Amino acid sequence: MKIYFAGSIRGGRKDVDVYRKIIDYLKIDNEVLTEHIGDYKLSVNGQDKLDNSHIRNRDIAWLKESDLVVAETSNPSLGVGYELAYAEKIEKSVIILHNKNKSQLSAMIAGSSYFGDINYYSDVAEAISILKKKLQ
Ligand code: 6K6
Repeated sequence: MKIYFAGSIRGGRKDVDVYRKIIDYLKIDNEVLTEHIGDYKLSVNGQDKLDNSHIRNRDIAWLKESDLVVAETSNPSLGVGYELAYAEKIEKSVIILHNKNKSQLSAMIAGSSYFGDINYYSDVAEAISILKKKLQ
């Protein structure tokens, strides 16, 4: 299965370690199209040289190509919100993972009846065990 993993970049990189662990788990049995989200070297400042429209168009093409979107939403990110809205619009399957100790999930996501698979977790091991049950 092709998975589009969404996680914060310019919204802040403090959860990159969580993204990396989730992506490593997903990669065992799937292709993760957006593996770079879990790359420690991908910093908020380091991306200024890249063309924004290229990034946006490439990512939307990957999102359309994917079988499933897995979004980690604990660190608020405009890009992740945009991707979730886009996934809703094209009726892509979505699993949301949100660490309840870190932030409150936006009402625009939590309040959308489209997102029926929102999972609140406390640590990365729990997030992975949630995915394990859903993807087996
Ligand atoms: C290229 C190579 C490494 O980093 C880059 C430049 N930036 C982005 N590359 C890929 N996807 C991006 C980039 N910036 C945002 N996104 C997409 O939006 C990702 O798929 C994330 O899920 C989401 C993050 O949005 P922000 O608003 O936190 O940046």
